[in-house]
This record gives sequence, structure tokens and C-alpha cells, in this order.
Amino acid sequence: MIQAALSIGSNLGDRFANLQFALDELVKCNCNLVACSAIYETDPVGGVEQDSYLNAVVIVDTPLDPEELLQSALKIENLAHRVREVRWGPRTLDIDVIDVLGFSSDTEQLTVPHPRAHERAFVLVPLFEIAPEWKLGGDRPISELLAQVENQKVTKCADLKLKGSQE
Ligand code: A4P
Ligand code: MG
Repeated sequence: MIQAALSIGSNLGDRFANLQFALDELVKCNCNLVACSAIYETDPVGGVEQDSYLNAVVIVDTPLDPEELLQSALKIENLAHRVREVRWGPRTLDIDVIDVLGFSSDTEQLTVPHPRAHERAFVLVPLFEIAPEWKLGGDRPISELLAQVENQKVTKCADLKLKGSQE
């Protein structure tokens, strides 16, 4: 059994429905939901001009190994009709493996912790909400990383709540 933090994001189509779809499909893929953050509206990061995103972070326990978890994430992205055109460009659904407790990997196929997670408020703010003690890669407290990303705009959507998320 592993425990992983996953980031989900959408900025195309029905963004809320896409995030709910991601959560429902993860559960079907044998991911047990430990915690799910609120939804945040976030400014796009990465330099491509595009609409704002809805983002959330979930923590799951799963018997899948990290590679299988990534394959499930990519499969769910495809089910959401994700088309890969522009790197960092708009997408119906992005699921990234942010971190896995006690595991790291440095291949192109799977880099854990996610190589850009530490510099992204849309990952750090929701992760801090549900797991304030989490240390990225086992040694970098989220609270410290948050101080570096204060300029990035993330706004909690009080009116949107994912089903299956903690009250
Ligand atoms: N890959 C390697 N490690 C991982 C990992 N830890 N998690 C490989 C997920 N995938 C990983 O990803 C390309 C390849 O990365 C995969 O085949 C996988 O084997 P992709 O999803 O096809 O391409 P991408 O998402 O365009 O690239 P990338 O590098 O994943 O983009 P990012 O860094 O995820 O950025 N702004 C806001 N506000 N909110 C967002 O959610 N997302 C992005 C995507 C850009 N700007 C954003 C947001
Ligand atoms: Mg991705």
C-alpha cells in the first residue's frame, strides 16, 4: 500500500465536472480517498496564454505501485478527452503525481516528487489545507515552500465542493 498526493486541474469545458470525474475514476481505479482539498480557482502557470484553472489536491491510499498509479492517471486524462497539443497549454484534465510517501523516482516517465510542485501555489495551497505536516520528498515542509509562492493567485471556491471529499 502506498500513500500519494495527486494534483488535479482543469481549464477547458465544464471544469468542475472534470475534477469530479477525476475523483470518481480514481476511486474506481482502486484509490482510496484519504483527503480531498477544496477547489481553488488559479491563474495559469507556465507562460501559455489560457483561461484560469480549477485545481484541487487529493491524498489517496492505494495498492497500486507508483508507476501503475501514473498509468491510471494518464488513462483517466484520456477518458476526459484530453488532447495534448501545447505543453503547459489548456486541458480538460491534468492529473499529476505530486509525491509518494517513502518513494522517489527520477525518470522522464515518472519524476517524484513532481519537479515543479515546489514552485506552484496551485499545488502547495491545497496540499497544505489537507496535510499541513506533509514534507515534499520527505524533507521540504509545505509551510516553508508556501512562502516562495505568495505572488501567485489562488482563490478558494467556497461554493464548489467535490463529492467524496471530507466535510
Ligand atoms: N511525468 C513524469 N513525472 C510525472 C508526474 N510526477 N506526474 C510524465 C505526472 N506525469 C509525470 O505529461 C507529460 C509526461 O510527464 C507524462 O507522459 C508522464 O509520463 P503530460 O500530462 O502529457 O503533459 P503536460 O501536463 O502538458 O506537461 P507537464 O510537464 O505535466 O505539465 P505540468 O507541469 O503538469 O503543467 N496552471 C494552473 N493554474 N493550474 C494547473 O493545473 N497545469 C499545468 C500543467 C500548467 N499550468 C497550470 C496547471
Ligand atoms: Mg501533467
